[in-house]
Amino acid sequence: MFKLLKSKKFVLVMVCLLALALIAGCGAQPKKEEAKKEETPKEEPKKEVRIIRAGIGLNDKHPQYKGLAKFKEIVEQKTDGAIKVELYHSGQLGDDRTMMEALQLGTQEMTCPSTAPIANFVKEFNVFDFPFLFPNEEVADKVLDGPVGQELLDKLPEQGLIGLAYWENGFRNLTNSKRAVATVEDFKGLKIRTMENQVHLEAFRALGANPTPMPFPELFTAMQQGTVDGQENPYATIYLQKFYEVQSHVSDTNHVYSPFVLMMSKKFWDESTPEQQKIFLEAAKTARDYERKLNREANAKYLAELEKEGMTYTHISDEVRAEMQEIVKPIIEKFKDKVGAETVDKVYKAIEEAQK
Ligand code: KDG
Repeated sequence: MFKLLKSKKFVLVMVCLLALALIAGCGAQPKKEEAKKEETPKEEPKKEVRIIRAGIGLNDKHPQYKGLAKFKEIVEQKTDGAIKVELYHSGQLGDDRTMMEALQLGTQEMTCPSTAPIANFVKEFNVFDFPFLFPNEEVADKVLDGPVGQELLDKLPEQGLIGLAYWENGFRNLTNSKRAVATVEDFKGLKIRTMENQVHLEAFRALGANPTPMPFPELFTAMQQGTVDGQENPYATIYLQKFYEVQSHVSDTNHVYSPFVLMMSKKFWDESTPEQQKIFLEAAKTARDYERKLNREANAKYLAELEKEGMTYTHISDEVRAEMQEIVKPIIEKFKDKVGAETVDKVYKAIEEAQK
């Protein structure tokens, strides 16, 4: 009897233990799942991508655009996707002045204007647009990439702009739809579009032309409609912007070497890390060398292409160029004080040094 009772008790205990084990087992299930969940890797927090909108007035065939594409490639690769560069050409974001103003406001991040319109923001930049200043590209490179070039770039931050590097637009040549220009007399009365810059304007006035300043994106239509008879730009621009469709004469006036400045909004610069700033500066310089090389190749080959397109080429003799130089001398003298005699002297001295 006792034995029987004992075995019944035993069975009961076993049943209870089994039930407990089952309950415990069920309860443990979610824990296992939780453990499983923890094993699966957590989703990475999304990286914030900052956008640089870089705009220019020239089209996407121009070496300037190709230089920007190089800058984009380097920056995107070196910042490991943290910065994306979007390129806008043909004045899609506005003309040089409008884009520089947008950089000041921080509503656009980069642009690459000629020095001529920059002079409306920092007057010392006028010096680089003095007629016949640089004798050749090599001297221009040395001066622009040297201490005096940097001194001028250092004036941009006060205006909310950061100058990363000088790129090249190149030696400018005259085109028009009226007549072949071979002598100073031939300039007389020609309605010439100039960049928005006082030195350019007064130099053309002194040469007897009838100059009118105008933003680049309006130029083609102005020539097409006859609002102006002509303009002046390097051969690469004249050809790649198809100015030959609305212009019949080209003269190798080479009256000024026109630099570009690749610039960034100071706001965007200040919001970037020191490592990113270093990447921007290095990329600007690598892309500069690439852009200058392409630009020189382009300027060397496009005069022949312009002739093939039907333009008449007129050579400006050394005598005529010397005469032009004499005529614009007083303009240079006049602007020397306006621009800052100290800066002007430094630039001329640097040019002298670079030629030694
Ligand atoms: O992209 C640069 C242009 O906007 C402009 O600077 C070109 O040389 C130029 C001009 O004549 O306005």
